[in-house]
Amino acid sequence: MPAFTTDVRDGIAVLTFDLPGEPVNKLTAGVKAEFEQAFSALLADPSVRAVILASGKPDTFIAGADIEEFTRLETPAQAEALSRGGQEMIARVEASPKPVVAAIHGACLGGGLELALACHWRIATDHPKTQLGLPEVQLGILPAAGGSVRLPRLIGLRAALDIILAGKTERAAKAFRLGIVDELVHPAILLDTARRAAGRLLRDGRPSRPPRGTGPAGWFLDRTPPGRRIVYAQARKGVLARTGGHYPAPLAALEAVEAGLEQGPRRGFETEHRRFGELAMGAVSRELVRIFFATTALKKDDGGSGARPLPVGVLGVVGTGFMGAGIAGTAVAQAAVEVRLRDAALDRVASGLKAARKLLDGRLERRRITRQEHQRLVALMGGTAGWEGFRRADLVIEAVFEDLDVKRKVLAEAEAGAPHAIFATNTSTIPIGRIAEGAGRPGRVLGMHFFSPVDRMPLLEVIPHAGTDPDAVATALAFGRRMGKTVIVVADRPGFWVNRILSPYLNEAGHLLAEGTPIEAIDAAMTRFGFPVGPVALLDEVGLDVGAKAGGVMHAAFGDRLRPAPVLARMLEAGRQGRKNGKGFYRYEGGKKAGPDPAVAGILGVQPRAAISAETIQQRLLYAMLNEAAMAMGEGVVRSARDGDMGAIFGIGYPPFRGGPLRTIDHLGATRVLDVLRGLENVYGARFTPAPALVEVGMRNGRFTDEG
Ligand code: T1G
Repeated sequence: MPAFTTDVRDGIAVLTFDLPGEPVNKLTAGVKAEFEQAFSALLADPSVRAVILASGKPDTFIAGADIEEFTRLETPAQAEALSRGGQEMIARVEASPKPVVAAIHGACLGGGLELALACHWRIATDHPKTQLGLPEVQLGILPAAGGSVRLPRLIGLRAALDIILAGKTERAAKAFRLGIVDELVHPAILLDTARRAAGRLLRDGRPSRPPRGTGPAGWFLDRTPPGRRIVYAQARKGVLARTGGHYPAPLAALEAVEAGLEQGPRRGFETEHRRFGELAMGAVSRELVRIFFATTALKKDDGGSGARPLPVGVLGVVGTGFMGAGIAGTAVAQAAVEVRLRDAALDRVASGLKAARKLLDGRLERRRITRQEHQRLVALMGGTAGWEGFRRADLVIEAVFEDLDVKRKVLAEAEAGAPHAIFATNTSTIPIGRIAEGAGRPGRVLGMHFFSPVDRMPLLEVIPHAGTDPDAVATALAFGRRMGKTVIVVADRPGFWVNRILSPYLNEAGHLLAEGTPIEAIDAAMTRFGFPVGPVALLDEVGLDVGAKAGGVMHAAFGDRLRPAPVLARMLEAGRQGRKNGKGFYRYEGGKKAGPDPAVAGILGVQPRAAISAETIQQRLLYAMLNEAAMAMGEGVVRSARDGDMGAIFGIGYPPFRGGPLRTIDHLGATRVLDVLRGLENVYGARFTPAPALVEVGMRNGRFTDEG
């Protein structure tokens, strides 16, 4: 079955791309050969006067180059040749003497957008599935089929860098505003509009597009060499600040953009394929591509339930505080589901609805949704201090006070008020099985542990207890994905996965503080390692009271190994709760973090000592986490190393370029990790005793994750 079919009418050929047996169109070596053959035939056919490039897939125009293909390459030269081949194929489209119109519906990403950029006119459908972007840097590579050269020339330097350096994708309406596409239409008239555009191009010739970068500042910064030099320097500084130098791809993309604009397209293309050759073979790209395929696989994972999910048409949320409102707002915004919010007092319901609506208002302000969509979504939310409307609920999520009796009481009331619903608890520390004890329908009870803030943190832990029904697990997984979450199924063990591996890491930071290590030395060491924030700043964000409570649960469950250092108790005695009450390890001025608080040393009763080396801080904190991850893996807390690594990356921002804690153990080598742990155990005692699972892997010189 060919990937391309042609339909010629009135001299206009519609070349339809529909890769057989694949859910998306992607550019492989075979597709490239077939495209060039089909396109050359159309150029040679005297009856064809113009070409329209369209897709036969329901939701994808072209999803870019085949990611699997370039991961199979073995040398930089091979990767460079792949990129150059793509550039040459696309250059032939741009040089075509016959007009070529791109009719875009669905995902138009990476090489797919690069191909569209070489067409002479671009039309996109105004449909949620129509997304356009150059996500390459998220895979550790750069746009290397002409995108780094063509996009800045089309929409201006700053707008192009905003997309390329972050690997962003834009909705069609935004792409239209930016000038990436020339027309925005309803899907039903996409091809007719493309035919009319082809006719116009034949009649009037190639369009001249208004230069971008309007206004004096825009003109100077986008369209003059001195102005662009300022932009390049600012962009480089911004990339280094964001990536800490751990991610080479954005810098390579910037180099290609600069070469293309300042030295001409040929130099730009050369830079693209040279840097692609280097990056595609690099360790960072390897890890980021693994994460892409792991998250894609997780989208289809049934969590071991073997069951089909039940539909969720109405969601009930009990508890309208920060988490409850966040869950409600995110569910409406992402899943467009009807939500009933409940709390004991109407004023709390009102404030919860207000907070949930604020999420939608923010999307409207950022033009992520239209005014009509905003009104429709707001109308989906309702509240009550009783149980009205909950009889229709298919899923109820509770986010009430973190207390076993309170949660059991809410569960009992919910079983009466929402008799058909699955009941999910957002607890972060209480075993699900304990909450389900005494429930009328324990099989419908499970955990859905969201992370704060719910609208921004990508991970969701789904925690079945021993008696949870398989279809309840499948339903929670599916609904979490509708909320846009990366979901992992985790065993009902104290701390589940993320808090389990985080606990010894934060404890070790507490021990360092108790030894007088400066706050900024600890946090700087871990951000340099690649974490988004340091552990001390994280404690302030989470809340010292929450941290102390979770630490207490972990200490009760795992004994002295996880005994918290006394620092949190001392800070709480001094009335410090972290960001939430404006006083923590850091000072806060006007709601902004304003540096470590010098008063903390006095509160902790320590003399600040000369900072120990960043390497020592990193080693103690990291190995505490690696050891706990191996231990939890050995206990079956997660079903695979993939789930554990994704949970760490999407739950606590574990540095993606390192692949996750289990992946890090494999990179370091289990035997080496064991040696270091034994050394730390000699100095600091049982909290560094190697996990049995790690000893087992080390003894056979094995790995937790597969090679590659
Ligand atoms: N290569 C290989 N496989 C891909 C793919 C790709 N580009 N895109 C999707 N798939 C597979 C995916 O693994 C899954 O496989 C199936 O398609 C359905 O995907 C030269 C070099 C397009 C928005 O980064 O963002 O171009 O699990 O479940 O939720 O400069 O897939 O079914 O076997 O995600 O509807 C740049 C990546 C490449 C886009 C669809 N392109 N893909 O989402 O379906 S680099 C990307 C996506 C590049 C050039 C460079 C999403 C999607 P399986 P899915 P979806």
